[in-house]
Amino acid sequence: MAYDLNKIRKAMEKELDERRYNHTVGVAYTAGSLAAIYGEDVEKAMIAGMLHDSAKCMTSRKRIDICNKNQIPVSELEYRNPFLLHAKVGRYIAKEKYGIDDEDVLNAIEFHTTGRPGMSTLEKILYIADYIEPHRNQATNLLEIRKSAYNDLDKTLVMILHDTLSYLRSAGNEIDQLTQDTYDYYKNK
Ligand code: DGI
Ligand code: FE
Ligand code: FE
Repeated sequence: MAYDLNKIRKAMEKELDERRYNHTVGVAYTAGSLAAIYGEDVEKAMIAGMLHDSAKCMTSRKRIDICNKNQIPVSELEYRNPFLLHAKVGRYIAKEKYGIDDEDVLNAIEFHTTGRPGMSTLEKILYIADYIEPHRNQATNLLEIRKSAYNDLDKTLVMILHDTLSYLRSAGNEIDQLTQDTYDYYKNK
């Protein structure tokens, strides 16, 4: 992989609002740090982190248009909750606009919001880094989850998915089947 991380970072600074840009850089470095601990490719993890939310600051209309024009399937639930599409569209942008051809990096971006059963180590790292990067401060149990992240990826996934599902339920938000399936898979693993 010979991608220019600095170039991608500067593109994200233009594309995203300041808060989302700061989060993005935090995710890139947190993912890089986790990758180093777990013996994964640090550069790949940082690229995935840098690009994971590239579609977060566009309108839902634009996200849906990009999907419709490029044969990216949109479920009924995604039509009702189009912010969820920023992950699929993020994968598309990483591939088409930034020339990322590493399947593992692209999958990590595509599944960073819901997770999926049978995630690769890199996918788990991005999912967890997104939740624990230093600018995050809202979620409950963050201290425990941050400590756990450097010890056991699967256990940490279960903690995050548990808290995410109970947050979504209490807020009355629709739950994507993939989010539920991911929790069930790692809970029973
Ligand atoms: O884009 P970020 O905010 O950095 O993080 P993210 O892509 O993980 O999105 C986080 C939000 O996504 C969080 O509020 C929980 C929500 N989410 C995760 N799974 C589902 C979901 N929202 C709905 N409605 N349904 C889901 O299954
Ligand atoms: Fe996201
Ligand atoms: Fe994010």
